[in-house]
Amino acid sequence: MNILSIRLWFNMDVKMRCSLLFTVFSLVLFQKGNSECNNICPVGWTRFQGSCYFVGFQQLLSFVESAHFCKQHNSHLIHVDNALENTFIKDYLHKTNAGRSWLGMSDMDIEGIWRWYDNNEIVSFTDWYPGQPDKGDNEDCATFAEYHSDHAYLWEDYPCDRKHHPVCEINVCTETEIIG
Ligand SMILES: [Ca+2]
Ligand SMILES: [Ca+2]
Repeated sequence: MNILSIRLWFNMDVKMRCSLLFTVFSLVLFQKGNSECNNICPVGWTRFQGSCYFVGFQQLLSFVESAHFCKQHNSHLIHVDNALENTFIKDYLHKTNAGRSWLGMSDMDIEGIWRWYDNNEIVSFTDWYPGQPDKGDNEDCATFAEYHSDHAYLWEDYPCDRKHHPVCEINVCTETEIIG
């Protein structure tokens, strides 16, 4: 608040001060009420619950390059929180015939300890293809395996330097807002 606005405030009568306070208060309430997941996704992104998703169909990138690609688009490689989100994205990859695509998790720091790349959280929900992860130190990143036979975009650990499509996610609402 600068000196001019302080002066203006003291020059107002009580009625004006009250109505100004009321306006500011209503605006804050209005914004809070509208924060419930009404944020719009960027053009070309697909909305599901509290996030927007983008698959880089044109891009074939390594895991780190994919993470960088998402970052450049103000997002992160997908962090799959639960079965609902997983089903959504697998359906989307299948419908769009995306092919093998990167998930935002790796065990490159400690073998066998999978962490999400966006916030370093230990992975709890998983959807590994039977027998995966299977290659230890040689496969420290994870992909949705393309649809062939019965793979159906289940997860596979895979070498991080292979080139696949990035699946980016932007969280547009907090979890409490989704539940509420
Ligand atoms: Ca997510
Ligand atoms: Ca594997």
